[in-house]
Amino acid sequence: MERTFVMVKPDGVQRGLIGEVISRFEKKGLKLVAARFESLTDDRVQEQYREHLERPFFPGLKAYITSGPVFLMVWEGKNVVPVVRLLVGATNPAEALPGTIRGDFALDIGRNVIHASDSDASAEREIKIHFNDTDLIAYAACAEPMIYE
Ligand code: IDP
Ligand code: MG
Repeated sequence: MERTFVMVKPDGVQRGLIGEVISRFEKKGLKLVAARFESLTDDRVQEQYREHLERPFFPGLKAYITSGPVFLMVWEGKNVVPVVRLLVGATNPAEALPGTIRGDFALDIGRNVIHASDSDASAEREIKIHFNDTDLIAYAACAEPMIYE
């Protein structure tokens, strides 16, 4: 089964949205396989956002992501990478559709509440930045026959 990396960013944590985010993914039928609450170091942020290092917004992005604790997760499910990106919504919350996390809870591209991997390759890379193999918990979810054909 595919996996993706999701992070509730410091604004999402401070605004009390961790539970809302988890609840949406749980209700969708996705399976949580790892989670950790922590403050990220500059090194980990640079690794996480390495494709944006040279962008003009990167210093602001780094200051934002290191401004407080984040909630890191790995979610598992069928087509989980594109499914979670749809639930998260467009990068700019002004363009994110109602019903998506960014569409419902954010206004500014620089405070968009949540990160989710954009491809299977990014997911694999990002999971490894933040989690060890032993952090990923394999277990049978009893509702699976009700969620998958
Ligand atoms: P994504 O989070 O939807 O994958 P990316 O383009 O990968 O979007 O950008 C990573 C993060 O960088 C965004 O979620 C947002 O927090 C921040 N970001 C992207 N573009 C801008 C910008 O133009 N101004 C400020 N922050 C930006
Ligand atoms: Mg991205």
